[in-house]
This record gives sequence, structure tokens and C-alpha cells, in this order.
Amino acid sequence: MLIDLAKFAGLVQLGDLSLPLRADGAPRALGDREYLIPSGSVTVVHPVEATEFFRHGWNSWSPSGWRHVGDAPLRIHGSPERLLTADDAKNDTPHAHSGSAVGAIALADGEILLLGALGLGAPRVGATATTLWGTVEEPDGEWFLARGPEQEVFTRYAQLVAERFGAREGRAGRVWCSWYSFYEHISEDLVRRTVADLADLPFDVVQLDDGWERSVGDWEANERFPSGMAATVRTITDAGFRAGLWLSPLIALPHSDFAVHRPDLLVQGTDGRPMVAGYNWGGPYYALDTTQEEVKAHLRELFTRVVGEWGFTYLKLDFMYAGALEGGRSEPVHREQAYRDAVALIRETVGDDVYLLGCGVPIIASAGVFDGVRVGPDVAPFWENAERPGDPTGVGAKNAFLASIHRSWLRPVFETDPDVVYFRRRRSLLDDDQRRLLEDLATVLGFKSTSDPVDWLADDEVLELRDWLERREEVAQLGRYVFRIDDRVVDLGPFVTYPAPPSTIAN
Ligand code: 9PG
Repeated sequence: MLIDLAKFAGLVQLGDLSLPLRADGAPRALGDREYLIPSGSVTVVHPVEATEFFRHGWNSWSPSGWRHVGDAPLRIHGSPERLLTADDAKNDTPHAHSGSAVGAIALADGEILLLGALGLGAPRVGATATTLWGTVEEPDGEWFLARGPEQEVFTRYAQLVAERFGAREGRAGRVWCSWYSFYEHISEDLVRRTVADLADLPFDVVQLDDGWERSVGDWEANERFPSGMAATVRTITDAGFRAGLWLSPLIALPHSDFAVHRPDLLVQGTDGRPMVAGYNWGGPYYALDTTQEEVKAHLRELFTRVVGEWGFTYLKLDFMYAGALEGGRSEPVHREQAYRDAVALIRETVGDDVYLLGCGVPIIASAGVFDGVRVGPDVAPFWENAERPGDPTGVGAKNAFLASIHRSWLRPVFETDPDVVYFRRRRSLLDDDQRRLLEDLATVLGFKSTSDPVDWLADDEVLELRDWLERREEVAQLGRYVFRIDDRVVDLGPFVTYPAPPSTIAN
């Protein structure tokens, strides 16, 4: 009875549109085209001439973009393992358009209607032919509902997210990352040689990626770093760069010492065994139960060591969504709150001056803690991922571009990282247009990084790289995919093509 009384059913006026709304509480007008609505369930009946739905993926790698309302939903088809790793599997809707935290529909008049969450609780937004709807697993904060020109409304939502969750001042500068050239095959000798070659290029950060640790879960230097990580930090900082390190502190592989010796510190499945939190490195991995005091102490110790003892000042924290999955934890907090508390603890431990780049992070729940966030799946030195045609999160330049370009509006919240640009023509199948596209994408998103070792580059490619790193472009958005970069108008629209969805939609 009480709940019924609290519910709202009525009209909201958005400019000249009057739309029926059902919600768990009364809407409050912000402007003449904006409302705040209490968290909970929301349904807005929209004009039937809506054309497209904007779906926003849950984590860094999840599919994001516009889809025609009549088309199959944009999602990961045909692979429960990929879905668990690269989106919010729990709230997947195989036959309906939906996404995480924010969604929008394009109206026939060229404006959009956006519904976006200003809270945690795994908010979900979807659309049908006649409604835009929102749900939450647990009420938190409010909904923002607005109508207006596309870029204006997305920017306004991003500003409100930044207001509610905070926005940080950290700037990455220009980053060299080891992943997209050496993958796991890094060593202190290789780092020494690579850094020596990079020394006269205008990079700010040299970031070591996966491959330095004993195991995912056991964050000690492996045998390829016999002098220890502090020595490698000195190699990097002596050359004039900030030292960066990759870690995935909220997960552990089954064979890691952590998982073998302390399975009780992992998120539990319903079968009383550690829960599988995703798949990579050839198998499943588990998630740490960050609500336990011992895990908090472990994270404090780890980050004190990495920053205080070793001296890294830039951290790429990966596979973080695992800390926000539903599962058995010792405290009954909602999964996104457990995640938020864990990353807040990491931030508190490293202090304000360490740059935190989130990767595989739940996007909205990371606002205010991370300085930068990866906003798409991994690039690769090829365009299409032919092996995984139904998976918009498969590695490849096209998938990375598609997700990232649809998240450029997040820039008021944190730096948006579309992943690295390739300057090399050797060991790459990208053609010149595709290489140029990645350059323009990184320029537009405001985050410049590459993985090319200098000795993989021809002389003219080194010049191109240097020139791009030195440039400080003026960027203006002119349309959904059209930008002015200094004096050049760049239309990225022709690259926006989605594969035809499978004729029968598999789960
Ligand atoms: C290191 C890599 C790099 C890379 C990260 C991340 O969805 N997936 O299964 C998935 C697996 C790996 C992955 C991304 C997504 O790569 O994005 O930059 O740091 O880890 O192992």
C-alpha cells in the first residue's frame, strides 16, 4: 500500500512534448526539458516516430552505440563466456534493446530523449517501440530524463554524473604502453632497450602491461624481472618518463598462490566454490571478495608496495568489473557499492597524485575515482575480427573505434582512452585510412597512446609519431561523427558500420 502511494503516474512536459511517465516517485523539473526522477523503475512513453536507440555497455569493453529500433539489439551474441567478461551478463536482454546506466532514443525531429542514472545499483535502460524504460537492482540516487540536441543532452548528463560522483584532475599525457607490441613477453632487459630508444620522443609515461607478474593474483615480479620492479621504475624515470604498471587487483587465476591458499577470500558461487568471474589467459578466473577485512588489508599492502616501495605513479587497473559482479560476499552490500568501496580504498591508498586508468571497469561506478577510463575493447593491428563475427567486443580496430566513438561524451567525467594508435606499417594489417582513423579517434577523445617500439618503425613513421605527440589540436564536435580537428573537418561516419546481426539470435 505504502509503495503504491509513493508511485507516480502522470505527464512530463519536455518542451512541446508531453509524455506519460510512470515512476517510483514524483519527477522534479530541472529546466523546461529536464527532470530528476527518484531511483527505481521508470517508464516513459515516447513518440512512435522514434528511430534509433543508444545503448551503453556496462564496462570498458562492452558494446556501445546507436541501433535502429527495428533492428536486433546491439549485444554480444552466442557466447556466455564473452558476455560474462565483457558486459553485464546478469541484465542482458537477448530480444530487447537495453544497456547500462544510460540510454537514449533518437526522435524523428533530430533531437534525443535520454534517461540516465545518477546512482549505483546496476541501473539498466532500454527501449521498446513505444517506451524508454529504466530499472535498478537496488535504488540509489536519481534518474535524469532530458530531451534536446544530442551532444548537448549527453554532455549535460555527463556533467551531472561528474557533479554526483566527482571528476578528477589527473592527466595522463602521452603514453607508451607495452601491450600491443610485446604482449606478455616483456622483461627488464627488453624494457631497458625499449626505453633507451624512446628517450628522445615526447612521451610522458612508459607503462608496463601484463607480463611482469608471477601470476594474475600474485603481484610480485616474475623471473624476467630479476632486479625487481623498483629497478625497472628507475630505468623508466631515469629516461625522463613517469613509470606506469598494469595490474588486475580484483581477480586471481585458479593456479595463483592467492586462489590456492585463500579460496575463502574469493567471491563465492552458489555451489560453495569460488565463482567464475570471467575468462581470459586460456581459462576462468575468480574475483576477490573486497568486503572482507583481509582483502582490504591485502589491497592496502599491494598498493603501498607498488607506489610507495616500487615507485610507480601511473596504474592501469584492469578486469575491475569482476569486483562488481553479483556473488557471495561476506557483507550484504550491492555489487556496485562493493566495487565502489574497493576502488575508493585503492584511491585512498595511492593518494591523489597517482594516475589511475581504469580498464574493464564498470563505467559510471568508476566516476570520481579514476582519472582515465578505457572506453572500448582492445585494438589490434587489423580492422575486423574475422574469428568472432557475432561479438562486438572482439579485439580489433573497428570494434575499438565503434565503442569508443560512442563514449566521447564522457569527457567531462574522466579522460577517455580509446586504446593505442599504430604508427607501424610492419607487423600490421591496417591500411593508411584505418591508421589515420585511429589517430583521429585518439585526438578526438583526448588520449594519446601507442605501443610501437621505435625499432619497429620506419624513419617517416617516427616523424609522424613525433609530430602527432607534439601537436595540441583544437577539437570541436560538429555532428554525431563529424569533428573539426584544427582546420580539418573529419567525418568518421563512413567507418560506422555494424555487422548484420545473425538471422536467428542466439543467446
Ligand atoms: C592484458 C590486457 C591488456 C588490454 C586489456 C586487457 O573481454 N575480454 O575477454 C578481454 C580480455 C583481455 C583484455 C580485454 C578484454 O585485455 O584491455 O589492454 O592490458 O588485458 O592482459
